[in-house]
Amino acid sequence: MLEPSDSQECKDMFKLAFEMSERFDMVVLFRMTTRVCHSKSIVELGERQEPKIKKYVSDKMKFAMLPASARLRHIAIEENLEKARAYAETSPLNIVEYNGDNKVGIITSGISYQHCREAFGDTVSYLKLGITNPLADNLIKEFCEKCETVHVVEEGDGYLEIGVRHLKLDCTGKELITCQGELTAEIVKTSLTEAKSEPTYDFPQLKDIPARPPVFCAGCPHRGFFYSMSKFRDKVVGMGDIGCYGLGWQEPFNCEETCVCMDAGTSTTIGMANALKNQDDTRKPLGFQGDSTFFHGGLTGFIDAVHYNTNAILCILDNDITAMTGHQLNAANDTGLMGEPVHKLNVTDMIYATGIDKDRVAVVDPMNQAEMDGALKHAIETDGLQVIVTKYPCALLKWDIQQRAGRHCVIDADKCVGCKMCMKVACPALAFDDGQGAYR
Ligand SMILES: Cc1ncc(C[n+]2csc(CCOP(=O)(O)OP(=O)(O)O)c2C)c(N)n1
Ligand code: SF4
Ligand code: SF4
Repeated sequence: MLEPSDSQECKDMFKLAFEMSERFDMVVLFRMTTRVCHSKSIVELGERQEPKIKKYVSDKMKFAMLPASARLRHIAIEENLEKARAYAETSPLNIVEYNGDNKVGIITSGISYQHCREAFGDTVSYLKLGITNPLADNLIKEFCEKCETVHVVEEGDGYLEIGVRHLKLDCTGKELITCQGELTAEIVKTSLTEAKSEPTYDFPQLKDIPARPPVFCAGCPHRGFFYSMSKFRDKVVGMGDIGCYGLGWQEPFNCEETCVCMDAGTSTTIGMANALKNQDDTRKPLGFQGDSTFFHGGLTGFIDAVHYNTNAILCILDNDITAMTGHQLNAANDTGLMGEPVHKLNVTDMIYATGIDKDRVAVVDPMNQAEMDGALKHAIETDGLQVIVTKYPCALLKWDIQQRAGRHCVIDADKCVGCKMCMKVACPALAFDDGQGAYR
């Protein structure tokens, strides 16, 4: 497992990850946590090297994991891990920096290293682990022997700390550094320098500036869906999934009661349908997920729902793209990742391919409230599985923005009566002034 701590390391270590995978014949986990992923900095590029294409050679004992082969393969995996451990002892990815008189030493990795550096600069020693599995035991021992006090600083649970303690070495860990939230330089500094009965657990940004939760973009098609759904809130239980539509969770829509992980939306909807039935609860579970999520794994649960005619509503919010993570193309697009033309799958065709009665499927424009309300009302009032596909592109799609140029709406200030109806849709393009009414 490799852990980069900045953009340059992300780039450099990724190449090394492939090299290590080849060298030690193993899967390499590339662990990136939030702040590393969300940061940007200038990186030095190297010469691009085209790897030689290797011929596929059949090796059933390695690639077909049945009991007879898997048992033997496990032996090989452990041997390879030991080779990787020996490499970790001298790898340039594990960096030791001795500073001052070695009174304090910090063992850390990834973004936590940056927080420690910001908090303590060159006043303490560091063992920055770029390889966090297998651990370089000897390197860790040597570092601990040289430093008077050793702190392990890491986000989340005490994973490195367990590794250090396993070697019967003295260190501090989660008794000082919180396992909650993300660390900051301030939290690290306070936790290691101020005696407290409990680790510092703080969200400093919330203290100093007003919270600004994300909202649907102006013109987002999901807004139409959720505005409509919010009118039926007491008749459904909203079962969410991961995508921009997760914002339907918050006010003013308040439409999502569960969100487990990508693709769990359909299967949790099936579970909720069974639970509600057992409790004689007449509400209908309403699951929603996007086109990308539907193709990624939602389809599997969907097939089950059709198979059992689950008493639920499944909505596929098809906005033509994988919006939340940055407009990656998916199976519903006609272009591949390298810009090549590819076969485009159609959400509705896939649904019909399950053999579901067509009158159980509605395809609607979520921006058309009458249509959207009508589809939801019908789905709620009709027993058994009902499917709604909303079709409207994400408002940020470049090709769609061009088509819609000049078609945006404006408020006619002379006609505004200040009823605030337009404020109910949480659109960031609209503002309201008590003297002036709605504007923009
Ligand atoms: C297993 C897994 N892979 C990837 C992700 C990252 N991820 C979060 S949302 C999302 C895609 C959402 O796309 P879609 O369902 O089409 O919804 P949209 O954002 O377009 O509304 C992805 C890939 C994840 N959360 N889980
Ligand atoms: S990126 Fe697209 S789908 Fe996501 S909130 Fe904005 S308009 Fe909606
Ligand atoms: S407050 Fe909004 S909805 Fe009401 S009249 Fe003015 S612009 Fe229209």
